[in-house]
Amino acid sequence: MADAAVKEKIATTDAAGPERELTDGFNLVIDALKLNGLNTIYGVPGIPITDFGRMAQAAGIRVLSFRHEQNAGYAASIAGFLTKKPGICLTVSAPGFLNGLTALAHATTNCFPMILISGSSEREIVDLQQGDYEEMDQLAIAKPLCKAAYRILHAQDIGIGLARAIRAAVSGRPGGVYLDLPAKLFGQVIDAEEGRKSLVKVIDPAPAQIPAPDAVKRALDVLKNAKRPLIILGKGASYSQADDAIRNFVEKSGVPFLPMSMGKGLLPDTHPQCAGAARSTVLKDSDVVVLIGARLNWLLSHGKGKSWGEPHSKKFIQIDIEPKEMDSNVEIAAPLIGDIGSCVSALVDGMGSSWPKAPADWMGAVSKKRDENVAKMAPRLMNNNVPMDYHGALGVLRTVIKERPDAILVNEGANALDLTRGIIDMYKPRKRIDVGTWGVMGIGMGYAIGAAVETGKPVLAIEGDSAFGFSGMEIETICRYKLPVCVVIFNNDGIYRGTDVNALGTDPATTVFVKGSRYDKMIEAFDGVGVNATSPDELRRAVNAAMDSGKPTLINAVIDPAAGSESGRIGNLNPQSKLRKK
Ligand code: ADP
Ligand code: TPW
Ligand code: MG
Repeated sequence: MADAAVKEKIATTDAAGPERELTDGFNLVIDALKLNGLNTIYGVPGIPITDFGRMAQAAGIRVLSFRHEQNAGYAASIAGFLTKKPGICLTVSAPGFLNGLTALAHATTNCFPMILISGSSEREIVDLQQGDYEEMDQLAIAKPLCKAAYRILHAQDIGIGLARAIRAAVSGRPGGVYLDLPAKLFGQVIDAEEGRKSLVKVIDPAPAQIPAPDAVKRALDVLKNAKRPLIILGKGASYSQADDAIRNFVEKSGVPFLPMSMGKGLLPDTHPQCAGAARSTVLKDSDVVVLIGARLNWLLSHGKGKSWGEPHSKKFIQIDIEPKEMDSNVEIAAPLIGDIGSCVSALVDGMGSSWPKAPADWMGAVSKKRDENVAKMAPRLMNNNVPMDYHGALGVLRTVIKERPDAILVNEGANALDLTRGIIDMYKPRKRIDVGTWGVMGIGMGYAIGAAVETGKPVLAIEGDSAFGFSGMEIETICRYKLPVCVVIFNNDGIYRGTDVNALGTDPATTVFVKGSRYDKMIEAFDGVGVNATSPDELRRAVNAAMDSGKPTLINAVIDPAAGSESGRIGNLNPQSKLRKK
């Protein structure tokens, strides 16, 4: 039903006299979202939000229906990362809510702004645990897993409630927010004028946070004395959209930079200062490290140990909007608290016009190492082996991205992830999106959909066969909305490798799948294009065709089941027992 028609329907004649226009919870939520520029919803319909979804769609909001809430949630989370506005996920009560909650926790962990809006059951019945339809105390369950959680009980509070949710999601360190909307709220009717007045357009939802001048000076003093400085660019730097300031800082300082996975492309991986291919060298040998929107968590070995060249001491300068991040793992010599745009601009200003570039012998040593490593890799990427190995397949896909730097690369798996990250150069900011801080499997199709919808750009999703399985049903969603998504499944018959055997009994080993599966046939069920590619040449032709046509495509890239290694690059994290040698 169209928005206007709904309003008309609920417009009524006051017994006292003149006609009084009314509105309701359904319309107020829609109006509040639109007022704040939140024009896309990712979700799954059902009681009590089916009509809400219909009405939102009729009111001009793009409502994308998924096959599972977790994937809708991942789409919303990456929408938040890509746009700096909270991505909206909409679910039904209890089970739908729980399905979406994983993605909300993921958004919080990754510092992406997102709002999970769930319908919920009757408060009175839930609180007395009398067994309502899909009964669950959702607010209490959401709270420890997100940045903030709110419930709105009265239609008059919808405006302020959504404003709180928006601010909580995007200000300071971004994160996930839960918004609980009980079924009854949607049907509440109030005076339309009162409703209009109750709406809040959030002014400056993520205010600039300017660093203190003495903190800027301290950071520059540390940097100036460095002999072997290094800049690490994390996904916070990508998120901040301070692309020009970051480029200025890197180039003016002449310091080699190391992009974290989703920091790739902020400056091109082919930039002369990029140290991506000399990672171990720069982590080990640097003496001052500038962290820009990157935490010293497991992905950076907590800033200590062998990979950081200990026992040598190192000084860290850390830029982050979250003060508590400082000294979380090691001492931070120069904490710089503020938003990345403001902090990096302040550093550039403070460097003045005669800032000395990083020592040439250091930059030279880094470039030498990088060039050696790149040269070592090059012939492997050109192999045309059948069955394909990861390198042969990725050599092809690397060129696809080089020729289409605007395309978005989604990536998950173990070997399929680690090798893609190392091999495929990125050229522009926010074009690589992947498993993030948790190394989670299942973001694939949700991210692909979110990225295609938010950016309008073609998407290439490089997926391990296991990784794909976590969200594979959403290829129907991709076909239904005719999104320009090309999914390439690196099919090595299983998790890590397809060669494992069960030591006892007839069941297959725990890490293997049906051998020779044809994932390409799945998409044909939905009228998409399916291709089985057994050689790099076939893969190249199929991917180029998909990227050029924009037709939903799924390519089953047959990879040698013996090509991968256990857990990809992080096999060292598997627990070991002295009792049992692997
Ligand atoms: P990576 O995994 O790429 O190393 P992390 O997710 O560990 O990156 O780190 C991102 C960091 O960026 C978080 O600590 C977060 O607080 C910070 N951050 C996010 N947005 C901003 C911003 N606009 N300004 C400053 N810091 C930010
Ligand atoms: C939600 C554990 C990490 S990587 C992986 C799993 C199951 C799949 C690796 O196989 P794939 O890639 O995708 O075929 P490849 O190329 O090495 O064969 N559940 C969740 N998240 C994680 N990380 C796991 C399980 C895991
Ligand atoms: Mg696999």
